[in-house]
Amino acid sequence: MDLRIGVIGTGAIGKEHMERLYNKLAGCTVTAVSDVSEEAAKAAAARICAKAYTDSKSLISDPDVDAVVVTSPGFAHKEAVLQAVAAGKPVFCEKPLATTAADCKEIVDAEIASGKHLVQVGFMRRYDKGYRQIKKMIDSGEYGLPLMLHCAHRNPEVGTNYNTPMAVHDTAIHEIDCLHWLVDDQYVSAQVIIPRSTRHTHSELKDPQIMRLTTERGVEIDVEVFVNCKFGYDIQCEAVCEEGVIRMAEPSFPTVRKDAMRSVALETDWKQRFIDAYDVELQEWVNSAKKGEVNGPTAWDGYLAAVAADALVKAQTSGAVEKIQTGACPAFYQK
Ligand code: NAI
Ligand code: ISE
Repeated sequence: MDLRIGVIGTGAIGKEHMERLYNKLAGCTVTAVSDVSEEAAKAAAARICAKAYTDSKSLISDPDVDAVVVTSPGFAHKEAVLQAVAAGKPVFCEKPLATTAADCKEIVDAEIASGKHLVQVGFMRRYDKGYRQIKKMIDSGEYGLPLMLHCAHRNPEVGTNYNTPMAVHDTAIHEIDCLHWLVDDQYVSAQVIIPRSTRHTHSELKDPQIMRLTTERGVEIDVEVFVNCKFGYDIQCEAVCEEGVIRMAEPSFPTVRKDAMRSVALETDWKQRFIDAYDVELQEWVNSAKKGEVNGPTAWDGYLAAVAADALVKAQTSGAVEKIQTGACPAFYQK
């Protein structure tokens, strides 16, 4: 029987996920959607003959909803995830799990108290072919130990409500999760270097920024976050190891020769760049949710990322090296 899913938040990624869950992936369907905008909820619901709600609690308690996908903005995640946990329903929450470590900890505590594994976080980079290739190569040991990671997360532009802390919560949160997973290590400190800003930003957003993370075993990581880079959507990752350097493959486009130029196109947005990763991530979530399991990034992973994010946000204003302290992983989440 299909897993009947309720989607909370029908904006950019809400529509994308609804579409893939309804039309593309196997073993699932979408029976209800909710959005604080009644108009948006009704319009999204009409496309797939689903029920429309304006509050998450009513959607979650609908008997025709077996599992929940949260695609509202980050500030609204905690409430919806806690409601799903209280209802005992599996919940896939887009990143970030919540915008502070304290809020993520509340979710962790509620899930442990429920006694059931219910929460998965949408850290889809772990499902991306390019990152998986690098991880496999590092894990093989053939290139020696990883020493440094040089990364970049560049968006062509962002909305005017996007501010300096969002460069961490909304954007770098992907690297925060993915990079410690890549080198199988934990972060111990964070620093942010703010260069001269681009003229394409505004007073509430320092852009670009260089985020530095150091791991327990001394891996030094730098992530350039540049969200008004103008030229395209560009994700870079290079692992410098003892006996080799591994650079993530670029998305594949033909090389064109024209007008005395040789050129290769770049992606322009995240929807296309990570389309395969979203498909694999959500198909695996559906398969696991049907078995009552969580096999992807957990609420604890969401918490770990939020602790590092809190430190980076602090470092944005202090300019200092900020400590990252997470504590031991609860037995509930140990594999
Ligand atoms: P959006 O702003 O396009 O859409 C958010 C939708 O949620 C809007 O329709 C809004 O009316 C609705 N909403 C606001 N408050 C709500 C509430 N309390 N309950 C229900 N609906 C509510 O945002 P977007 O870009 O779709 O992002 C949504 C989430 O997905 C964010 O957490 C974002 O970080 C994440 N995201 C993840 C991506 C990824 O690559 N994994 C890519 C894009 C977004
Ligand atoms: C967006 O919210 C995402 O999650 C995308 O994956 C990311 O690349 C972009 O920077 C965010 O704004």
